Amino acid sequence: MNLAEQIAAQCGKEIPQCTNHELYEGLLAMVQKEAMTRESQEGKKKVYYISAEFLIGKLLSNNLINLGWYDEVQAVLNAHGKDLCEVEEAEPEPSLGNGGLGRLAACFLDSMASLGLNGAGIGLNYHLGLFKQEFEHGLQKETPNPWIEKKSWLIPRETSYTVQFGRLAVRSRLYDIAVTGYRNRTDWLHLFDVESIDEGIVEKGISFDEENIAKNLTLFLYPDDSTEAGRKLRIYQQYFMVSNGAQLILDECVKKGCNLHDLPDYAVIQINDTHPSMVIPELIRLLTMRGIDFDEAVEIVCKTCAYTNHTILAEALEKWPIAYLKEVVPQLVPIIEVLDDRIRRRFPSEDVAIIDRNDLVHMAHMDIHYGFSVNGVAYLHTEILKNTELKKFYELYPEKFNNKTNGITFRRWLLHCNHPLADFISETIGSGYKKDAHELEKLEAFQDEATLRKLLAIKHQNKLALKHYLMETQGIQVDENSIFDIQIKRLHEYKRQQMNALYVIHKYLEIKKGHLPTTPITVFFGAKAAPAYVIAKDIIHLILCLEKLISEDPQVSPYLNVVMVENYNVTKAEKLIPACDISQQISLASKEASGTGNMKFMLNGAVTLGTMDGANVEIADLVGKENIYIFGESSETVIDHYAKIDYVSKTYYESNADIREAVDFITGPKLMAMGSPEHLTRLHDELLNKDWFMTLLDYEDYARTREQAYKDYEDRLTWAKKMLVNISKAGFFSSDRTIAEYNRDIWKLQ
Ligand code: 26V
Repeated sequence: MNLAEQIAAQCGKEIPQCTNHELYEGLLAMVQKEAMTRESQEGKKKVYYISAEFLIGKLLSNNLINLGWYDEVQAVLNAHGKDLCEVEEAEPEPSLGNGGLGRLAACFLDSMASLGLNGAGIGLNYHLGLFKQEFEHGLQKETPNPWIEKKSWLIPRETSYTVQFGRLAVRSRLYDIAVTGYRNRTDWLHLFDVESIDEGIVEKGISFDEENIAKNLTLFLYPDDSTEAGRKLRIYQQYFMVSNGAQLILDECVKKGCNLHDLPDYAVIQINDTHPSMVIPELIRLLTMRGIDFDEAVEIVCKTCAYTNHTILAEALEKWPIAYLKEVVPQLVPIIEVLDDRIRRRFPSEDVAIIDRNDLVHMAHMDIHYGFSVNGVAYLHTEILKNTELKKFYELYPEKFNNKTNGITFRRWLLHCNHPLADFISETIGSGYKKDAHELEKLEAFQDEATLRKLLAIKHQNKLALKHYLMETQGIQVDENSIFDIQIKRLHEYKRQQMNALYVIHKYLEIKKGHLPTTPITVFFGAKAAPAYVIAKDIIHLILCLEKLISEDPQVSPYLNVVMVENYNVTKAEKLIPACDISQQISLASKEASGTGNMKFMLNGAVTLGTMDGANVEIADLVGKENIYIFGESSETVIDHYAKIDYVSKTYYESNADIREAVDFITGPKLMAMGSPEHLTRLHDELLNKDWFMTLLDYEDYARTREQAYKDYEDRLTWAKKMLVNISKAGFFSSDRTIAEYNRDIWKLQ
């Protein structure tokens, strides 16, 4: 059978008669079948990447690329009057992550499979995902985000375990998703679910009975943690994940001949942030139940577990009250107490204790003491961990600390999302870069005018594609001839979307005064705010008000526009990133552990406007200062301000008229009439009297640097050179490089 016949046979009718959804389901089944045949023999040692989030995105196109089927399928569909891009639209996006941390886990699985490593992901199958964001009256509204259809990528397995929560026992069910390697073997993502889940208990919005564990356990990712019941539910979820994971790991190892004493020869567990940290006491518990002496169990676990830290923000470091653990996972508490006691005997300092004076269990501390590796996710981040945040631990265990600068899979973030650019690169330097990303450096030699013009034409083509997409999906009109200036990431004060918004106000006022930009500017935002994060929602409100104000002002909108993309997700990122000119990476220095969006933009020929934070530092090193726009105070200065508690935002407000004008515009008559005074006043007050993430500290330098970038954009060929250099230096950020380093330094698989 040829491919067209196979598709028709799978769908049960000829291709032209199929709907896009039927074609999606047919191709899904074909891909799944093929992926299973590529499952290779397991090696002795295996890496288990445990993570509460896997933000995998849509899978069809990515799998077709990895299997080497994409071009052929596209050609066959085209020949029958269909289009793969439209088929792709029929696929729902699994919403199994918040942002960078979950997307990183997905990129890592892709690279593990593509490098042929023996690995698996372990996580949870959240039926309703994170939440879907809708805008209503200028505010974010959350609704459930169901993504599991009758036919989906989930393969139900026979595997099922009992997980005990005090007196409540819950039965699990395993679902697997195939992770196809690029021209390589298949690995698996194991997602555990509860058999008794009940979507019917969801009430208005995303609220539900938080105490009915058997029915709610895998409904949502990160239920609201502003209530006690919500916080406990997180502990239920985390324990459910790691208990299932640990049982699966032990079973697999035993099946391969492991006698449990030699577990570290068979398994290495990468703990992705502290959400899976309870795997440490749980493994100790399971090993002792299987006859291993307690001391030896501790030793085995120490040699098996490795921890990755993804943030230095104090409020994000998990500390669970021991009382909660006693209620939810009483069987772990005596183990955690012994682990704490042993540390207290060796190191009396309160700073490195696992259970603190207030009876809070510091999950990261447990990971560091009882794991063999601790890594940060970018050079600067790891340095801050060693020298500031985790200094006391670094002094105890210098040999455990290592850096693994994050990366992204070029399959999704170039080959899939930017076909015109990928083809252009292949034509220019050959397609070797698809297997070895460092080959992108060869591009730097091609700085002739014809090549640069081609690059600019591709950017324009991608802008047009985004324009059509936004028109169709959100009914938004954008000008493809404007500068596309984009900030897309979770909404958090440290990421400083509010600083970007202040600049928009400034520019609006400038245009009102008759100072017009040479090229019009479109400022794109995409961001979800945590449902209980008040100021983050106020910032979204401000952005939505600005979008409306400007679009209704014929004096300004020919020159400046704001577009807030609703329900920002992986699919939307794939459309926005290839169309971007200026990539906004403007976090307060020291606060963004790495960032990975910054890498995706760079790879797609956007130029970064950013602070010396996270992986921006490494981007700047690679491209040189002509090819990036850096502004703002250094991480040392910022850390010093926090230590001395000497930052006063009002000083900056009072000494700079532009800042004053922009900040006060938030509560000026125009926005107050248009938006909600409550939200706007609170935000104004926050900026003026607190501004914990020092927006006003960097504003002046930010505005000046941004103006410079706009000015440089006018010299199109010089700008295109910057784009070219960014693309050519992006090879370092391939997650294949990151994963090879994890394997070389931590996992040590053959
Ligand atoms: C979590 C929370 C939870 C509640 C309060 C506020 C808050 C703020 C930040 C976080 C982040 C948790 C960990 C995380 O997602 N880190 C991200 O990991 C990415 C992959 O390593 C990295 O690129 C991002 O810089 C980092 O923020």
